[in-house]
Amino acid sequence: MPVQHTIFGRPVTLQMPPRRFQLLFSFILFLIVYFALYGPPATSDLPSYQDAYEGAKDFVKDPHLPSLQDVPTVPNINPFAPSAHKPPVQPNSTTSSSTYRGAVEWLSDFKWRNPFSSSITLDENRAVLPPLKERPPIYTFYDVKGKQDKAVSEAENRLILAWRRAWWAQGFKPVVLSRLEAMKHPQYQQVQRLKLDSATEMEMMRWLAWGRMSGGVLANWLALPMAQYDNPMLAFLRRKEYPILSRVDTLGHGVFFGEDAAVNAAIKKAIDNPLLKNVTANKDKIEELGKKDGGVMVNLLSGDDIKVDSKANGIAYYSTTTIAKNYETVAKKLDGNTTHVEGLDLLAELINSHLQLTFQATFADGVAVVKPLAEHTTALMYEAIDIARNLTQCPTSPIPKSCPPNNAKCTPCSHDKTPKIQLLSSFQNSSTRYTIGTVPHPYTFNLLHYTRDSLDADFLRQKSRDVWIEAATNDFVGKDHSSADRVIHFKEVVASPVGFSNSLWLTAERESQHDINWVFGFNLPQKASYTNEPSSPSDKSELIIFPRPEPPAPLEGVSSPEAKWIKNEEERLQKARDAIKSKDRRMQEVVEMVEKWNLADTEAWRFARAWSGRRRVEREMWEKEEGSYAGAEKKAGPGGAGGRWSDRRR
Ligand SMILES: *[C@@H]1O[C@H](CO)[C@@H](O)[C@H](O)[C@H]1NC(C)=O
Ligand SMILES: *[C@@H]1O[C@H](CO)[C@@H](O)[C@H](O)[C@H]1NC(C)=O
Ligand SMILES: *[C@@H]1O[C@H](CO)[C@@H](O)[C@H](O)[C@H]1NC(C)=O
Ligand SMILES: *[C@@H]1O[C@H](CO)[C@@H](O)[C@H](O)[C@H]1NC(C)=O
Ligand SMILES: CC(=O)N[C@H]1CO[C@H](CO)[C@@H](O)[C@@H]1O
Repeated sequence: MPVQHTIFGRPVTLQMPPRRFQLLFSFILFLIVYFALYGPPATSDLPSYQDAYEGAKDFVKDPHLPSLQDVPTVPNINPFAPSAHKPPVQPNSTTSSSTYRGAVEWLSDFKWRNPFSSSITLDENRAVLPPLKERPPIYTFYDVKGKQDKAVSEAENRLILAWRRAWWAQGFKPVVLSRLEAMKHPQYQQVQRLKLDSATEMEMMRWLAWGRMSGGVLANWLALPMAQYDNPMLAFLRRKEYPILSRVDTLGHGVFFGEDAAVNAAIKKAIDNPLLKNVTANKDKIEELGKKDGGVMVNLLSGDDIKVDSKANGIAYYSTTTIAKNYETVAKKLDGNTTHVEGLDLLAELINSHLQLTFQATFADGVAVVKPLAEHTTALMYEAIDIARNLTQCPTSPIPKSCPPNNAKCTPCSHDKTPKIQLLSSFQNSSTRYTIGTVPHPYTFNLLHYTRDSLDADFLRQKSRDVWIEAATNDFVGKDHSSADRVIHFKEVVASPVGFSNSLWLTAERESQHDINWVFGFNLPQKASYTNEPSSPSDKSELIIFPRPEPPAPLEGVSSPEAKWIKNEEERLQKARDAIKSKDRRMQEVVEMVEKWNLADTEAWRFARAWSGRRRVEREMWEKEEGSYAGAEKKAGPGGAGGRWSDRRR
């Protein structure tokens, strides 16, 4: 044991007073004898993470503990605490910030439910986030035979982008495969020699490409998730365990899932089918198989090779038959030989509208915007209310009365009965309402709340701490709780699996939200009807746009301020934004003092900021990786980047 030089991480020198040294020595002796007799403690005797967490929870909940005011801010005051070193910085755990003096930094760790991140990261600026959830891959196959018009390719890329975005929002890693993957499959040459017709060959290539990727989910790029986040089918696919090679009933060959070995065994078996021994002779029979339910691969196999999952309802597949049957306007354009591109774009709009409709059906009670201490925070809520209004607006669509293919009994959105938007003075837990909140830096919030243009120590000392988190969590946590307890609950709301699919937390200092479409999985409407009735963006357009919902009514008992006061708020908000990103030493000291005075508010802000920072980085890295494949943002043409299709002129 290297105890001669360090005890509990503290250096021990020989100049130590003799009595302490003796004491220490006998303690070491005791340890040696103890371990000699009983051995080192087994891991099973040590408290598990769960035990430790339960313990910590009680600690935090205990109302008799000193309030935050009394707790020193220095982490690890206990000299025997084990973590004397900062945990190593994880790769890609930082993103630059244009709104604050420090970068956005985080540590992904199971201990994220700790009230204060700095007690784990030993770094004031680094927030502890829950471990990043692994995204199971979902594959699609996209291949263009021969030359294709650029406009068609771009329109198809926009559809694939929509496919990627919808699956990304549901927690998957969407991967677009091509013939290049299929060519690396050991059976590729064999399939080439068969001289199959193009439809059969395409389906074979799709399977070969999938077979190269060690199993998983294979979906057509017109098969999109349209259900709430915890839909059993989607939850099952997210678990990444597919013991039996299966397809989904009613989706034809739209979706398959299975493990590596099963996929490749199926490929082998299909190739060995007697019909393929002489393709020329059996041409008609093979084509016939392709028309049967499930597609040619399924029908080259025997009935029980691929299980049919009949309970799945979370995926909408826009197959040619479905489009022809249910969405005639779009089908006509797709079939016309000069309107094909327009048809593809209308299909993209239709799919986008169904995704938004699904969102609105999931959150039947509408959208809530949390506005704590509402008297002086109107300017703080602009972004949240903007998003809430667009979310509840009826989706732009070529066929507004249509339903998604997987939910024929939906209630189409109607402009005189749009989902509700309401303000709440405090967060309330609900699974049928989507919540949008804005988390201000305490400096920002204090300026606005106390209608001041600057802050100083004397002023702060007369005011209570952590006013924002207290107000924001009152309805949810209850009155008698410490700020530390509130922070934990707040973190749960932001980042727990239930929480993050039900709510979005913006930071007040960030003015634009670039990845919002990837959070929801669809584009928010960017255009609204100028009148109170639905209309069309132009004479030629087949699209219908709807009026924009009104902003929410003011909170009860809070009068809406006059325009000039709101103008003051806007100016103050700008002052605060400037202050907290200031490089000026004196300004930074003031901001730091405000942070120290409001530890819980600061922690909530850091957490929300790191949470969205990590989300952004995760997606940007993914986009970079996928940049050269079909469906990447940059391949979707001018209408694709930023995903604002509605703005495209036709
Ligand atoms: C395949 O069938 C055709 C027509 O039935 C026949 O002429 C040809 O010889 C067959 N080829 C093989 C390799 O058996
Ligand atoms: C489109 O249809 C017109 C007649 O309807 C025909 O003359 C033209 O060749 C077609 N174009 C293509 C690319 O098929
Ligand atoms: C919030 O509500 C959901 C279900 O509606 C529930 O599972 C969850 O535990 C609740 N969260 C809290 C912190 O009460
Ligand atoms: C909401 O829609 C309006 C137009 O109605 C648009 O100007 C604004 O940028 C949209 N906001 C978001 C966040 O999509
Ligand atoms: C975008 C980015 O920063 N990516 C980096 C993530 O981390 C890996 C490993 O450290 C780097 O190789 C990437 O460049």
